[in-house]
Amino acid sequence: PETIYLSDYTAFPWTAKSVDLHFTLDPHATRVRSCIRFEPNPASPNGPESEMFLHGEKLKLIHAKIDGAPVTPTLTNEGLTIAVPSGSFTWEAEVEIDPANNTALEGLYMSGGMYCTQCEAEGFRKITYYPDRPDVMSVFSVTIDGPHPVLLSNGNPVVTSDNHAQWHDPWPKPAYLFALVAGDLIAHSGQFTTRSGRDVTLNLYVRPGDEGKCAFGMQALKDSMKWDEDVYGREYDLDLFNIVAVDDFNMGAMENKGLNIFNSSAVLASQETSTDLNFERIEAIIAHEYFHNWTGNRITCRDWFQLCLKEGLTVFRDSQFTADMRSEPVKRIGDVIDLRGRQFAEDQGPLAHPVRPESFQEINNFYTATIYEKGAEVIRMLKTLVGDQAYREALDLYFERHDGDAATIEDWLQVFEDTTGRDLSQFKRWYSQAGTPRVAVNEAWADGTLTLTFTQTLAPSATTADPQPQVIPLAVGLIGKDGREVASTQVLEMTQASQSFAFEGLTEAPVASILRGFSAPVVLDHPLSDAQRAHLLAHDTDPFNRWEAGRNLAQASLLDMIRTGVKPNAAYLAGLKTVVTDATLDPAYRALMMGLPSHSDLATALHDAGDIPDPEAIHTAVETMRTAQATDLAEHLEELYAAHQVSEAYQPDAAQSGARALANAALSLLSRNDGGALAQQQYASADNMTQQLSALGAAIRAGVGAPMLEQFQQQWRDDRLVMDKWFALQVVQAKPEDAAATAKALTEHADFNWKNPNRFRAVFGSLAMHHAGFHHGSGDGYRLLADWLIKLDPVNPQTTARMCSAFQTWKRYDPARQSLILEQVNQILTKPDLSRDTTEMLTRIAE
Ligand code: HT7
Ligand code: ZN
Repeated sequence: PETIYLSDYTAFPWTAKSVDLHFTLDPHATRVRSCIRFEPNPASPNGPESEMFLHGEKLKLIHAKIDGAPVTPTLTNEGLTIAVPSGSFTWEAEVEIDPANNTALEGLYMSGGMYCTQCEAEGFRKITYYPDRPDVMSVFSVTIDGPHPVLLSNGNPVVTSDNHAQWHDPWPKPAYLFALVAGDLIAHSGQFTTRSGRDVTLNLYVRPGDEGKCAFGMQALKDSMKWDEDVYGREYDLDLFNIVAVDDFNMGAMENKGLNIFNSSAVLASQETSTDLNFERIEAIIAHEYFHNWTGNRITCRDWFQLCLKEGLTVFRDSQFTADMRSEPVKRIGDVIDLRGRQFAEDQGPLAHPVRPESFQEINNFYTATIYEKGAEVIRMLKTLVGDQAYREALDLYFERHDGDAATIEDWLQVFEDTTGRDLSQFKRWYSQAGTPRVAVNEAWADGTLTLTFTQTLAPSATTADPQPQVIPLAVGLIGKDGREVASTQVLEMTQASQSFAFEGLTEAPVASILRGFSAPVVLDHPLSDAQRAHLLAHDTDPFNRWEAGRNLAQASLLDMIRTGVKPNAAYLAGLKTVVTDATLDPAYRALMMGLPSHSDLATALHDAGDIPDPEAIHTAVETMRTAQATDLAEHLEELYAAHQVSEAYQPDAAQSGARALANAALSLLSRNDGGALAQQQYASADNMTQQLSALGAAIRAGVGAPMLEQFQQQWRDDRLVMDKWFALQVVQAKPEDAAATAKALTEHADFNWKNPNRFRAVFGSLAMHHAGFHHGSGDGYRLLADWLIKLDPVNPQTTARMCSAFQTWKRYDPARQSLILEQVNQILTKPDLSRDTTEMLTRIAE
């Protein structure tokens, strides 16, 4: 496959002044007529050209015309080339497509009898011939004919009736934001008045039967619209905002202008069928897609190398929103757990790439944790460095200067330079250097002065051969021996490879609390004693670092247990008890405190320290630690459980969710002591999915879950989203030696619809996440996943390629596991006609 380079960027030689599309829907023979007015692009470096290339894939060309005269283009699998006049001209074409057989879920496809589209990144070329690149922005008018009551596209409606609709979107947009939906759908409607008085109709379209799962999503949308006005001054710009829920969808959701399309799992919610975590995720995704209206749609990306321009910024904005709606520290801790689990793992392995990559083969493979989550961390650092007010000024300038543009990271940084006068050339390395920097801390204490010396290192990688020092904001505070803060948070700006900062006038040596709030996405090597960590766990005034101290103690103890079989660290267990029973602390925060590093995080830590992780030993150590927690906290668990039962009507808000999280963390430990009796009780009386699923998980772990699993299936067999949970839970809770066999048995279940990405991920995403099960020495996990990826690839390359990342950590395991994994990777790679997506992923992984 061809490699595309950022350095090769050139502007498209024409601009598309207007685009008229006419769809005549038919499952196997949809006709798409297009009429596009092209004008020479003055910004094109080569001046007018005599031939035009338009992308197009899997299209049957019926006819084409230029300025009304029939033409015969040269066709390839990637598109067409046609001779064109030297000035402006009108291109017309009619093509036929087959949505019912479009299983890749890109372009126009069918899901449960409805038509829908997914055009980011390069799906529009499967709908019609077009310059399918984000810097070609145009005004779209769309006509849809088809035997359906609901016919939707972007923008505002011009004509809507059964079987016929016309839409006009006044805002110029790239083709990746085009959307069309048609079907027998029900609208859950709402209304929002913008701060300047524009009345906006809001609709959430769902399949009949799902009407009862819309209210929460609608409220989340209104909250997002209000928040973006209040915090960023951004107002909505159409008369209508539609969201559609679709069952077959490759990712979470898509921000098409005025017509967001959502994976039904990312929008449908009810107390009976959704957990508190589902509600929180739905709120965040609705916000994320809505926020794209400004950061992504009004200002889009010049090319796909700039993807973090919209994704990093929008993730950062949605994390601010969730922090405001719920709890800031709880959100931050959750985000950092996620970043370490997914992004740090990516950075450490063969798929490492900069936040702004410089080359790719298949752009779909770059919707990664690095672009999204590290991209958001980079913006968070920028805000920390310039301060809140300057950040807001820079953003105001960004929106003013670039509204309607297809912009770049240079444009983004320039607004910060212009508003603050800072030189951001060194900061820009965050966008170009792959890998996670490590920051080592050395402390020297003399004469009332604490000197902290930081040394940053970044390991060379395939894309960053000669790494240079980065700008690292280090938020630091000092905690005295009596537990009081002796120096409040200061942001130290590290710019050199090694740099010292002195804190003078201290009466005694304090404990330094470094990287408060996780002020930079780095690995901190701060050699503290167990006693110092316990001191921070008890007293740190920074909630993130207080949690971090507990996590570090737990991790250090687990690593010792894995290496030498010692018992769990008593200082950790004692510190945990104090925090967990401290009723002045937020229950959600205490629930997080009870968590442990994931198996995969421990494997990473072992690998970092030069050890070869043994998945079985990790599993055993974690189980031992959990049992130790259950024993150590035994006298408090029942009280914790009882004190956090919610008696009010169910609400998925932060307060109730936090109480349930703590009660269920207690239940999980209690079940180790009572054989699952309380879990059985909770299951029987649960009136919401959080309680039902937590109880089921605890009961399975206690060995008494089988009848409940059966009951669960009977209760929920008609609800596809809940059945995804049923599939996933069995794999997640399987013993390591049974995980692959459990997954295999589930693939034989009548409801295992492997072409549905949610169902496929429920089984195989869970298997890949089950560290000890997937990496079981038998190699059964690797073989099963590989066999199914081979089957899925011709049907849905995008989902197949994403799941290949399960193999990305192969180099850290022992030689036997390495060769078992490589055997499977190579087996997939040798399949004829393997997709470009999967080929690129596995080739990079195996390199
Ligand atoms: N901008 C979107 C990214 C995306 C996507 C979404 C659904 C299916 C396929 C997709 N390919 C790329 C989603 C977002 O970040 O908001
Ligand atoms: Zn996004």
